[in-house]
Amino acid sequence: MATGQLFSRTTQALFYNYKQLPIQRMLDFDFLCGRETPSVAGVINPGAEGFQKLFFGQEEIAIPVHSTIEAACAAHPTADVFINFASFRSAAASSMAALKQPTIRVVAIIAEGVPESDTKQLIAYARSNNKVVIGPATVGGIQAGAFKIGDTAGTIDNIIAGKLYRPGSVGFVSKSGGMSNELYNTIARVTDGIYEGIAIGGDVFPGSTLSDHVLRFNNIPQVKMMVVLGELGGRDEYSLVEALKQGKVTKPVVAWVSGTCARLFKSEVQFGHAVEEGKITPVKEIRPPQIPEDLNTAIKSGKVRAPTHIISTISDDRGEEPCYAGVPMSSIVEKGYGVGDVISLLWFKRSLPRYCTHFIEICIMLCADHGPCVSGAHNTIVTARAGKDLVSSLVSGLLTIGPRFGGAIDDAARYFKDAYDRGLTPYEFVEGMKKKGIRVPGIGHRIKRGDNRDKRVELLQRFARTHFPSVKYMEYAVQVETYTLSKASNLVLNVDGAIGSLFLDLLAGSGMFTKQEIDEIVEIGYLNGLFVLARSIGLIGHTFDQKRLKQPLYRHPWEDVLYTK
Ligand code: Q5B
Repeated sequence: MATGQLFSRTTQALFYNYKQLPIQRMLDFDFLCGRETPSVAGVINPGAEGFQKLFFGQEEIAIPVHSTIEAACAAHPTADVFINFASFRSAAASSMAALKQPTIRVVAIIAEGVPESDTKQLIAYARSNNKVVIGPATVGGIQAGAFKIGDTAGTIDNIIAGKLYRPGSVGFVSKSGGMSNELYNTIARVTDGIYEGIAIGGDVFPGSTLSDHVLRFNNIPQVKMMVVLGELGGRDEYSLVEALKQGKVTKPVVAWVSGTCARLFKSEVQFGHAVEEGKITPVKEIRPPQIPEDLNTAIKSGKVRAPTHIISTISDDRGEEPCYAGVPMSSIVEKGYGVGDVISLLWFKRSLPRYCTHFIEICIMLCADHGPCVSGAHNTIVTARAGKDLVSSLVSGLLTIGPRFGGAIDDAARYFKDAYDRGLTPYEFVEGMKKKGIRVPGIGHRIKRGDNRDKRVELLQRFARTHFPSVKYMEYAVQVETYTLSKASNLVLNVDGAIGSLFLDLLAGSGMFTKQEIDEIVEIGYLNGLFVLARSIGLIGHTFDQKRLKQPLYRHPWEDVLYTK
């Protein structure tokens, strides 16, 4: 392996498997070092594509995500380090695929437990193709002030304490990743700091060895001495001794093979000779910029408070089970609640008496559909026949709901309430509306007549007369209808007008709403929601019907159009 530098301040990596924390730690390190470009060029997340948002200092950046190693290498030809966060099951295959990419020079394998036979194949391929493997079972490595692999060197505090944000003169190589964090700190206290540190990984067959890296450090002019942290039981430590004996290593090496030896020294260990001898130019100490703390961490530690951006009062999904207006899902099921109860919780934020929720359910059932010829169903049918999907077909029908079709319930409630509360006679109300040029909402129908009343209206009225404590608004609407029918037979009280006036009775008669709340409900306009919700059922049905019948593209016949100038 022994060439020289593995990394620089412009080295970029491809990160295999999306792991937010280690990538963010790499970017935080970049910012600390004053790098201009992020050290992660792209992420490979098998099967996924797009972008991942991460922080580069205070700025948010979007890092491209690729679904294959080949695509990532093609998109980022200058990224020559492959950081493999795959599990032990797939690490060997993905590492081999990366090594085979001409753009990849260094592969770091983090996983523990990669089969030894697989690792041996990786090592053989890497050596014969002049590539470097760090790991498996490693935390990675770092070039101080330049580039860091994943979680190497631990937290930002550790990195600052170990002065890893700027280069020193020590080349360090260790078997243990955990102990290397300790050593970065120790080395920073007694020398001018780390130039490069590598944890080769704890496996019996590491991709690159202690002596591989020592020999490489020997070729890097900025490295003035090497520190080696071996482990008892290893073989590589002996090959390092051999290299020293053969004179292949010319720079000073301090090696420690586990255990402790501090008590054998008379004074504290100091690595200061090289500075005194003028071999090392003292490093100019710099103050690294502060990494902004993540909001969640800062909130947890009570350091900051942040304003929320959304207020919600109707539901909460944070606990063991979701709640609608404070009522847990289990109660909704166990107490046999129906759709009317769910609507009363989510729209009105309270449990209404059964006759009210039953009335809501009747409204939903009666308005669910009114045949294929009404505006909404027609639009839905045409859209479905144009090959569009369920949601498109549904919304194209829903979009026709408005002041003329189905969406007159709120206005009917507004105008009937105002007229009744002000004590207007039906004559004064209707003629007053006429003078203003406004059609009475809730009155009139395209096919219903005085002698062909809308059955739905009759059913709603019958239910309310039986169950509601008062139906004063509905009776007023009926008087208005009597007057409008005297003008024209199509001016019946329609389903919108019946629901609008009866909901006023529900709100006023149930004793569950203050006057202010009723005014607000009428003013905001909750009641068209009943028609929208109900008719969605029918519109969905029409969509399925057309698809089931395999109906072709709809084209309106010429004969049905009056072409004129
Ligand atoms: N005239 C519904 O009109 C319709 C008048 C009126 C005073 C009125 C019309 C209207 C108010 C809105 C409303 C909900 C457009 C209807 C629904 C759901 C549905 C639908 C379904 C379902 C029908 C003829 C003459 C003219 C007009 C006068 C009409 N309405 N005067 N107040 N409200 N109503 N919408 O039949 O003198 O000749 O000029 O806007 O409540 O949508 O089944 O189809 O479940 O799907 O087209 O039930 O009433 O009548 O426009 O030819 O008018 O009556 O001024 O007088 P038409 P037009 P003049 S329920």
